[in-house]
Amino acid sequence: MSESEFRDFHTLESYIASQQGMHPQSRGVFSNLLRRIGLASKLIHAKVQKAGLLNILGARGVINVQGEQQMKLDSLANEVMKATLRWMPAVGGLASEEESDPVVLGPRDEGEGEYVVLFDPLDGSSNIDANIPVGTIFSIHRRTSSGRVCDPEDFLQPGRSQVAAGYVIYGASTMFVYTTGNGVHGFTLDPEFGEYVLSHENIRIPDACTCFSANERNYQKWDDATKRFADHIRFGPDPRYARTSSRYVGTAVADFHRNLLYGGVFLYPADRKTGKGKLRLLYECAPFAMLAEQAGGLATTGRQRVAEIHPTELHQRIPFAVGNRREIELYERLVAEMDAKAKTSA
Ligand code: P6P
Repeated sequence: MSESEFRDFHTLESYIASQQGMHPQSRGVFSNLLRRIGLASKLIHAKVQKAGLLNILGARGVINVQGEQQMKLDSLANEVMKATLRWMPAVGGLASEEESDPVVLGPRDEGEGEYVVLFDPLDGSSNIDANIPVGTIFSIHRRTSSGRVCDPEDFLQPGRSQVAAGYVIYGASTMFVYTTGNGVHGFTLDPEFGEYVLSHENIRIPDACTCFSANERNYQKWDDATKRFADHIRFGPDPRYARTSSRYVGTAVADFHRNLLYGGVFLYPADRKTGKGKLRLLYECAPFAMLAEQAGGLATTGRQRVAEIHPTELHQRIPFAVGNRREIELYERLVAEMDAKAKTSA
C-alpha cells in the first residue's frame, strides 16, 4: 500500500471518528454506539461463516413473536446484539424482531440512556441453510421520554426521526452500510485483519431501473395499481426498462443492497385481501427508507412515504416499495389513480 493510498485508507472506526470530528461538541457516545454495532456484526459474521460447521443450522424448534420458525442463528444473533449493547450507558432500551416486547434497560443516570436501538438481528433466516446472503438491520432513535428508564413511546417514532440506520450483509463478503444523515457509506470486512474498510463512500442509487425485485408468486394477491406497475416495468414498451431484469433473493437486505448499488425497485406489497404487507416498519422498512432517501431514492407504502408513518405497534407490518425516485413516484401515481377511480365508482 503506497503512502497516498494509506492516507485515504479508512476503517469503520476511523471514519466514525472523522464524522464525529465534524461535531466538536460531541462526547463520542453516539460514535461508540455505532462501533459496538460494528463489533456485534463481526461476532455474528463469525458464526454465520461457520454455520454449516457448528451444527447450528436448522430450526431451533421455537416459534418467535412473528409466528415464524426461529432458526438457531436468529436467536444467536439476537443474543449477540443484546449482549453487546445492553451494558452501554448511552442505550436506554432495545427492540428486536425476536423479542415480543422492548428490552427496557436502566435505570440510567442523568444524561445517559439517551438512545434506543431497534434491530432485526438476522434478516433472511429462511435462506440460512442454503448459504444465501442474510443480514442484520438496525435503527437508532433518541429517546423522547425523560425518565430514568425508557418508555414504550421511545420505540414508536417515525422513520424521519432516526439518528442512524444501517445494515450488515453477510454475503460473498460482509459489508457494513450505514447513514447518520450525511450520506450512505459502505465498509467491507477485511478478513485478513478483521476490520471494516471503507469501500463505498457516498453511495448514490444509479438512475437506472436495473432490477425489478418482488416475489412474483404473489402477483395475484396484489392490487390493480401494483399489477399495473409490475407489468409496466416488466412487459411495457418504455425503453427505460428495456434492460431491466427480475432479481429476487428473498432476503430483504440482499435485495435492497443490490438495488442500492445497481439501481432498481424492491417491493413487498400488501395482500389485497388483508391490506397488510409482510415487512416490519420499525426495524426493516424505516431504516431502509432512511438509507434510500440518503442515497437519492425513495420508500413508500404506495400511499405514504415510509419515513412519515407514525408507528402504532412495535412489530407493525406495512406494504413496502423502495428504490429509484422515478419508479417510486410512478408507483405512487398509479396507486393514487386506482384510489381516485375507486372513489368515483363507489
Ligand atoms: P417471501 C425474510 O424472511 C423476509 O422477512 C425478508 O428478508 C424477505 O424480503 C421476505 O421475508 C421474503 O418473503 O414471502 O418472499 O419468502
